[in-house]
Amino acid sequence: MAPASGTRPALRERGWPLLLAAGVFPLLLGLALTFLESRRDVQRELDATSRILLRHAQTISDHAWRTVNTLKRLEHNDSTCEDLEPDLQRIGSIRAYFRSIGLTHGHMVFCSSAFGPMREPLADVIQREIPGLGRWSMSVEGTTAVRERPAVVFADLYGDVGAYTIVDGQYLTDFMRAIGEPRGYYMSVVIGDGHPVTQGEPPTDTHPLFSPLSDDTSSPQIMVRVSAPESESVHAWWRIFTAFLPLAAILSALCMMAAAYWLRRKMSYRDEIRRGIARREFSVQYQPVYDIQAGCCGGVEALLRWQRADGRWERPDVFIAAAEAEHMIIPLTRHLFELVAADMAEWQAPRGFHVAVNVAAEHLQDPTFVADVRRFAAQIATHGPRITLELTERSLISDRKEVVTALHTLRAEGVDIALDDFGTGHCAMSYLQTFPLDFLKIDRGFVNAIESLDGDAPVLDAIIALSKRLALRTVAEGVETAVQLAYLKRQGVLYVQGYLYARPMSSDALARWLPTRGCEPLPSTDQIV
Ligand code: G
Ligand code: G
Ligand code: MN
Repeated sequence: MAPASGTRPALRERGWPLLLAAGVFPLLLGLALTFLESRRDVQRELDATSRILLRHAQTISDHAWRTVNTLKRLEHNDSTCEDLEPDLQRIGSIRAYFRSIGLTHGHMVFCSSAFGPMREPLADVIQREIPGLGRWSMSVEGTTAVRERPAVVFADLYGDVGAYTIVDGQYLTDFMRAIGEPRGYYMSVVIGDGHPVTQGEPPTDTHPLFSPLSDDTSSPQIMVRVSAPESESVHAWWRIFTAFLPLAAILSALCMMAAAYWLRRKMSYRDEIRRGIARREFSVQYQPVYDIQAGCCGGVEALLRWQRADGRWERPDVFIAAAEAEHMIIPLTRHLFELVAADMAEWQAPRGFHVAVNVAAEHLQDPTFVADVRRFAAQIATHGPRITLELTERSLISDRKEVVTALHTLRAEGVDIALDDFGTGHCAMSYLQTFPLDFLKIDRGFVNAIESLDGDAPVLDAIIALSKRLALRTVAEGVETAVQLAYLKRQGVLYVQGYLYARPMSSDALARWLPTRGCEPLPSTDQIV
């Protein structure tokens, strides 16, 4: 691997897309949210406007009906139009809104405030069929007197007496213009079964995003509809979006800062490992492996430890995984080789002693791997131990051909290969055929399954049988009890590693432990069985 580059180039290579996304994300989110909010905003305005319009139409209608009632109270049973005309004109002119008011016999108008005595069907006056006798109201396109302007008719017609009022549509259209024109609203009011009284241009539906919005409100006799053109939606959205923009900018900045912080932390873990190496914060613990046949320590597994400058111990599974993820595992393993070589110089290993080191996938696939192991082997050669490379099934997955070649090369030079954590990875079986192996390390999960000497551990038994068939030597990991040891021994397992025999220890402790305790007999189950 090329020496890891500094933080800044890495940030430039990999960080920018993330920073950009973090900056753009709040803006996009803002666009979407303000769009939705603007639609709601326009809808609220429409709703309020249509209510106001309905209320206004209702007020006019109430007023017209009151006038109809007043007219009906005029004594006109036996009076002529000449008698009633002054009253009619007075009422028609002092009360607001009316184009004309009149009196009927049935559906025949016989007296009108506009034309005096007459004899014409009400239908002719309002230029359309009437719903009949009784009480009704209706918006109409025009009347005989004023054809070009809409009007609203309120009528109460009975057998011989009746009255009607005609309200000029202008009162409605003026009001609609006043409340709707600034926003370009299209509004319509329909009364009874009548002709719509409208104001403004009906909106067209051409915009891909902003379809026109409208709101309908009604009371039993009056139906009001207000529609907003798409331009209104666009304006509302722009207004809300520009109001939100400063906040969006702040959010963008915060997101970018968070992303940059995260990137820097991520980058800095590489730096921390690099600094940890430089400051010699890493050390190695050695866990002895018991050779059952010899009754002595047959070797050790080197386990890396990291104690920070502040005294805190970093968890090995955590920093190993991080080092693998951050492409720092190769420099870290080279450092491990140096530490082990330095430790080895301090004490004398017995002949044939094994030193096992864990090797990660990335290192195994790296072109420098063979050279790194050779250098390590050369450094410890004078002290005698054999090197065992512990590979996990995971590390064997890719680049098979190169890996197989490298392993064959090293094996020919006297390095042993162990398959670590056997049984926990994926596709384990095929690796047994593909790769050159010497040891199989049975994962402690299977050893845990041993509960008594006569108990059943079928998977464990099968693994042991399999490794015998393949002529592999087995190492059982995580052996914690005498029962487990007795069981494994009976099954022909050659090596055990675990707390029963020894915990991982420092190089100094190991140097003292080996000559005194290395060949101590292990607790036997003879007493138990
Ligand atoms: O004893 P310990 O808790 O360190 O083991 C945790 C895990 O870390 C084990 O799976 C062990 O294989 C792994 N480990 C310990 N030291 C090293 C090392 O130097 N290199 C690699 N790749 N893994 C190690
Ligand atoms: O995965 P690998 O075998 O490389 O890692 C060995 C790990 O197992 C180390 O973390 C070591 O501390 C731990 N270990 C060693 N012996 C025992 C044991 O008897 N019981 C348990 N629970 N863990 C053990
Ligand atoms: Mn291991």
